Amino acid sequence: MSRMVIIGAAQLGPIARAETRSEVISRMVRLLRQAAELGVDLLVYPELALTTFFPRWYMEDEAELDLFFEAALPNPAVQPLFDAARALGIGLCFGYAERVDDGGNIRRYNTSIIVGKDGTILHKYRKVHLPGHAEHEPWRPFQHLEKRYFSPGMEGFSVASGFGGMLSQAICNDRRWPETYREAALQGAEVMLIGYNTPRHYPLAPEHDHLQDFHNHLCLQAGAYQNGMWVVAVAKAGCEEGCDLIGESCIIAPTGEIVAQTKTLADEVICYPCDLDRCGEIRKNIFNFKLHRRPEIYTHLTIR
Ligand code: ING
Repeated sequence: MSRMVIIGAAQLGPIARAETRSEVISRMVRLLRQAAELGVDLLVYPELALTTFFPRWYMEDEAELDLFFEAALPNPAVQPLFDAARALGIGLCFGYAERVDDGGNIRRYNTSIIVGKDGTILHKYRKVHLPGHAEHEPWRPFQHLEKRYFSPGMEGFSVASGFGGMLSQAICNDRRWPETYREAALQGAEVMLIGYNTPRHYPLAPEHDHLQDFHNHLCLQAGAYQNGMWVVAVAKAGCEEGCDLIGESCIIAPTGEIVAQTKTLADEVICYPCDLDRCGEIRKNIFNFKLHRRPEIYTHLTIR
């Protein structure tokens, strides 16, 4: 009996800076109800799903910055999403800006959680690879200040058991780094859940702008195939506060094949019945780590 889990990708269109949490939550709940009609077991939303991608602006006022963060989860604004998911018996995965007050020591992370069908938080992940810059760079058409607003996650990549298999999470830029998938696969991950906000324009190399969709799927498909895992990648898409974000959210099989993909740059749900046992076609054969991998040779991989 194969281990089937119907995983959905809930792509979000643009979120305006002024959009309230409850307006965003009602959009997310609408997608959740569409997913329920499709029999989805686990629905994945993008990175920083609750707000606009605020690292595109330089802010000095911490009170203004903190408007984009959650001090705790769940919280009253987000509770309707948790309640709807529990009532529908659907698990969730979504990214948000996490503010931790450790006795006055404030830390901020780009975070994502997996929530079980019963509403319990099964896994929390803090983004490891923070792209962009830490200081205001006015030459850019928009900022990318993740290095200013977030601390890098220090817990690294991990796995959690849920939905009949082993799940892992990564966030946006993480998906470009092969280490992300291998770290998770070496811990037994069978599914990698990834949200992203990716501008089409990359100010440091505009000659690559036309390659953003290609690079997106290239990284995801390679990660899936080379590690024999399902990859679910979900965009915040469309023209958000004047910044064009790529879409093409997708579900990728352990063979590297894209089995489902969004067609719009708006709120859109896709899903696929993922047979977790199919990871074995890759992990027991071509990428059988125990038989074929040579870690004693890869001595440069973790040298700083
Ligand atoms: N965004 C982008 C990403 O890695 C980026 C940053 C854009 C990198 C375009 C390279 C090219 O997809 C986030 N949020 O990491």
